[in-house]
Amino acid sequence: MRLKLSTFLLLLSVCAPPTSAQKINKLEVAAQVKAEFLHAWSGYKKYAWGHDDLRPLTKTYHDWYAQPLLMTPVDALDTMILMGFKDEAAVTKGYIVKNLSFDKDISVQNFEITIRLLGGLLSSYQLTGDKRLLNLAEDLGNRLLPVFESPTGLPYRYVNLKTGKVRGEITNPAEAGTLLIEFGTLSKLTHRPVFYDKAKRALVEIYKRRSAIGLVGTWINVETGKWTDTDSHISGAIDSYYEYLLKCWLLFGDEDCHRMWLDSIAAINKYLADEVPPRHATGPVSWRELWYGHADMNTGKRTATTFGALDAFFPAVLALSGDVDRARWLQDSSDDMWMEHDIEPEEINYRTFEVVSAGYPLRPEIIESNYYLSHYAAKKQARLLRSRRRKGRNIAAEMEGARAFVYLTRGQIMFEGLVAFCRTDESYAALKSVITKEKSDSMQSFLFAETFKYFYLLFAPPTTLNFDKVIFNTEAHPIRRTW
Ligand code: DMJ
Repeated sequence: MRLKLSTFLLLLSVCAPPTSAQKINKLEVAAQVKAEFLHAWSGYKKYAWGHDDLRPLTKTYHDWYAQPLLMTPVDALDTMILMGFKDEAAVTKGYIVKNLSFDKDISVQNFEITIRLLGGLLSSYQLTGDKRLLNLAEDLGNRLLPVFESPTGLPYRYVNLKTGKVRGEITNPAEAGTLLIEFGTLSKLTHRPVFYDKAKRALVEIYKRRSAIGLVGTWINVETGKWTDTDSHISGAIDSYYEYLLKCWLLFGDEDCHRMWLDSIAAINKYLADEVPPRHATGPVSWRELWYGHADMNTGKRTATTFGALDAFFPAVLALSGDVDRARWLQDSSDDMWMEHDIEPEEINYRTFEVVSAGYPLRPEIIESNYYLSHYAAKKQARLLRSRRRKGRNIAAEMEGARAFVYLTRGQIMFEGLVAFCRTDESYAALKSVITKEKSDSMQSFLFAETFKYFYLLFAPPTTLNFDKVIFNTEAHPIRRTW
């Protein structure tokens, strides 16, 4: 049987603890991440300043709507602050407060605007104390509120920022249930409960419509409250609904969210988790790989054995919930998915390892999970070292140190892959195919908000951000409980 890369790295580092030559120079890699962030950012500034995104191949810009909403600058600002780019951050913040206005006659997608702009403004407000950012967030929050005026309280997908006209009655759990960190934080900071109440109700309304076996589907009608697609999974369109159940309990101490999370994770682990024999096994082996596939929400019957870049957020959520063992088990599978093509496909069939969807739009989730797992391993190692009374080798602490080293090593390999395949002469570009490595003319703002941020935090000194004192929204904007 071929040894899995993860197992090999772990064995290697435990049997032979990293020598100074093998050790990763974290500060050096963190500096490289910063340099690559600036490289990508310079391209945006040169060709797309004042617009939403850069089109990196044609060197022009892309706006999501008829008028720009500064997606990239708002999404990127807190990463710049964390990386210590003081001047760049000051210029960007100055531009945002001077030029960003939501008084626009455009119909916007509530979910994307909430996680990128509302989340970005709130996080940067907390990091800088600049009240103008909070004012912008409150103005945006007010303009988004009409989405909740449906017969069920589930939000419409689109709202006109000027007129409040809504549309899009078919939504999904992720779009309906990934609003409470941002709206709830806005409530706490403005002392206006309306934002918390509306977003919480939306989350509860999805949960209330779970099936008898505790699963939710993919698409739902906000006017009738009926599911229009009963496929259940942890992938795009459902993913961050689960993430917010857990995180809203942790951020706000909301016990309803805690209960909903506990119910949900039990059903997810029962019906969606899939333990499969390792694909390289040549004979019978007892060891299994862990994946999460698709199942019908009513019957629990398996409908697909696909897993992808979006599902790769789940180890981070499992680890945050306290289930670090399961998180590590799943992360081994995710990381293998990346290593197979030296960069991550959007979706594979985990039974055959065939690529089902070949693009790589610069997604962050897998790096996010490596960051969480490296944090928890280092934390456990420190605890084990502190609690040690006997003399001699502390094997348990060494094991955790070795694990942290594995996640750092994989993170470094992934960073090298990102640079090797996605860097362009003046910025970064998504890939059309991880097989051919052909680039596409797109650079989404989450490259700055999430991908570079998680790479940086993985290697930066832990003092850069106190992991245990923040909750990241689904766009990686850290929120502190200041209330
Ligand atoms: C981001 O906008 C968010 O992380 C969202 O939850 C999922 N998709 C992208 C990144 O892949």
